[in-house]
Amino acid sequence: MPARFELNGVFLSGPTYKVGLMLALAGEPFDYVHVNLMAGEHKQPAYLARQRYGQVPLLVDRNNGRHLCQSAAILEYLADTLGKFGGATLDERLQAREWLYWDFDRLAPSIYRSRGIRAGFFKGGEETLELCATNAALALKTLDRHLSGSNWIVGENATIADIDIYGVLVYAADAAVDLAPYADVTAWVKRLEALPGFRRPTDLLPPQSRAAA
Ligand SMILES: N[C@@H](CCC(=O)N[C@@H](CS)C(=O)NCC(=O)O)C(=O)O
Repeated sequence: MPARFELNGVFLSGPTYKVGLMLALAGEPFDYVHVNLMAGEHKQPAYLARQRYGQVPLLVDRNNGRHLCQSAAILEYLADTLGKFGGATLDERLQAREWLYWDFDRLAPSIYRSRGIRAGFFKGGEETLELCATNAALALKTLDRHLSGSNWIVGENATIADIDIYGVLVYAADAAVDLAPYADVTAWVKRLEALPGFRRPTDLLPPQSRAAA
């Protein structure tokens, strides 16, 4: 029987990993469909009809036929529908949402861009790399300060805020960003990696389509 969830993505994609990690931590098996970005599959009408932005990830919930786009919105959907990692109270849910927006504004652009330039996926010179490094350092200072004395970003347990932000920082080394100076961030990284079901990107997302185990 097919799994409830079908994750369409690319194994090198941070946003795809965020969704895969959420499913893994929630104990939800998923069928994985590789989208061939190199061949432009994501810009073809058949794919655009399912993912209006022409991007990965795309999550299909086969229980109700929903097609979900935008990794942060997908994390919120999964937290709601699975009743996991959403935060214990309305205030925690609101704070988790704040951190998702913060990530997409302050952290993810610098790490993902720098990683993409270094891997040859995007064009960019020294000036851009320096700006990315400066912005990443500023964002990491904010996160480190926030995590001082707290195990998790919001409340007493892991939430989608942790999953979302980890899904960026897991690529820090690829962006030449050293997390070592941020002691509270590095302790939090270890805590997240110790959660049951945790998988690193290379263990979670294969380079080709794969049915759920
Ligand atoms: N804000 C989106 C970003 C998704 C995104 O940037 N996906 C990239 C791969 S990592 C993509 O599909 N790139 C191809 C394109 O934008 O044409 C999300 O979080 O889902």
